[in-house]
Amino acid sequence: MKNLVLVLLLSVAYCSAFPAEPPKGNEESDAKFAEQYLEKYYNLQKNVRMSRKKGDSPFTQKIKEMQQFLGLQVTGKLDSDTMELMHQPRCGFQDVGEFSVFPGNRGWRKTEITYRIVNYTPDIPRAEVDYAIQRAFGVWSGVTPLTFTRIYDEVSDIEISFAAQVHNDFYPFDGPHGTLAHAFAPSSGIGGDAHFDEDETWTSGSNGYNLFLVAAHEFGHSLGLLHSSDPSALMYPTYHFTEPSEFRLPEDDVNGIQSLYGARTAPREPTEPEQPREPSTPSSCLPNITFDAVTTLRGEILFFKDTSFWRQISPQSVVENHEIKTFWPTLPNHIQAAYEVQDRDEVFVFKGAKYWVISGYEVTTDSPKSIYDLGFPRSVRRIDAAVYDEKSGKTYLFVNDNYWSFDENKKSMDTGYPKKIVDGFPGLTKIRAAFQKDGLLYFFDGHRQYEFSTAKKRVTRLLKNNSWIKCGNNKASNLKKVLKIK
Ligand code: TQI
Ligand code: CA
Ligand code: ZN
Ligand code: ZN
Repeated sequence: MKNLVLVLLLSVAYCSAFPAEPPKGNEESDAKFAEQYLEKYYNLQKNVRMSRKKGDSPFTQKIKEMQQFLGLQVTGKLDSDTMELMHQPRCGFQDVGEFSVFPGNRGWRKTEITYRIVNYTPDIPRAEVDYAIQRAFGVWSGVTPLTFTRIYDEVSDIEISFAAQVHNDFYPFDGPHGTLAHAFAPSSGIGGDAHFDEDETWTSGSNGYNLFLVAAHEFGHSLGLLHSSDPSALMYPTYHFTEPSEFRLPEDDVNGIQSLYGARTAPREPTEPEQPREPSTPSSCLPNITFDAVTTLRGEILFFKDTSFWRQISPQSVVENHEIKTFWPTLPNHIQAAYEVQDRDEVFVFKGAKYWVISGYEVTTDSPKSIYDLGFPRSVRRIDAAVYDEKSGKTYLFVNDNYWSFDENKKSMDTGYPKKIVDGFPGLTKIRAAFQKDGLLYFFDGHRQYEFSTAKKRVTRLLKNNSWIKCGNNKASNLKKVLKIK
């Protein structure tokens, strides 16, 4: 294990001793205490007499901000909830080993939560930001009934943005280090939103701050958790690097989040309504099938062969077979490679030196295009297989025993290619078809299917070619197909 490479103490303010507490309960001392508190934690400026905003004094304004941030009722007054919170130790080391939740806030009152990535950091490719955010939500959805759905063109529950210094709230960021990010307790409006300090160096690895780890922590706040005093917890207020692929949500955080939302109920794999168990429990079929090309399309998997394709809509549903021409009259038969770029909602289909783009469900009018526009040398006459890797934002295109890497963000071929397939994908030599699912790559060499982890850089499972294809009990139509193909 490569984790715990560095341990950084952050956000010292939250853990440093607070000036001697005045006796509670007296209005005068409450105000004095609150003033010191807000100066320390909420940037209340000293000796600000005049407010630029009408009505509220900066002091009242600050109280309101703090109440909003902590999910308290926004009264602008030093009410008992607010005073109680201010008197709470910022780093509750004394009450041993426990998570804590925003006082008075019971979290989101629904389980289907939406998020939106409002803008991106230039530090890492967009696809890596998307992936880090998706995985950070996965940390919490894995142990609760919560689901997180990304939306694009509407305001979501958890709005995610990158900004430096002064931005659209009362918590300006502070340049490199110090505060890395912040998130608001569940509520409407700014509630739940997570802001990341653009002056930090965000990474997918161990240099700078790992976006996945910080986002996972922030989303804990977005869901209603405060800091934990358990040093092994994700919600403990220090940053330490852990290899994201090896990250498991520590027990204290599991207890914390489940105290708000309960445990995850049934395994959640099927997102669509339950399939009737009777009369057809799908079983795999087409035992000796090989494919020309395989790709995902909006969560479905399409397996192309000759003039038709099999469409596996979900792991439980019964496979459908369609003629290519009835779905997409302008696509050729006998295609050779295909891949999907999920974040752009596009599928690329290759035959010979040409490729077609399916955007949504339609073939674009400027298709077909030439593969030489993608940067292939003239010696390449066709592509055997192609797969887009969401994690790296790269598409791998396989030709004989070589492969190329195409950067989908820069829309250009990476330098240093072609490389040998065996070097980039140990265990594989020739690839006939490929697709990506849930962060893993699946390769078909004509005999077998290989599950490949790019994180581990090795084949992780050997599968039959037909492992994804499910037939109903009424297999007549599929059997006919098998016979036709042979
Ligand atoms: N930002 C603080 C944080 O998210 C903001 C904060 C402090 C806060 N106290 C709070 C938010 C109480 C809600 C409730 O913790 S930070 C870490 C960690 C920060 C710190 O920039 O200091 C992480 C952000 F845990 F490493 F210290 C992310 Cl992971
Ligand atoms: Ca900072
Ligand atoms: Zn902010
Ligand atoms: Zn925190």
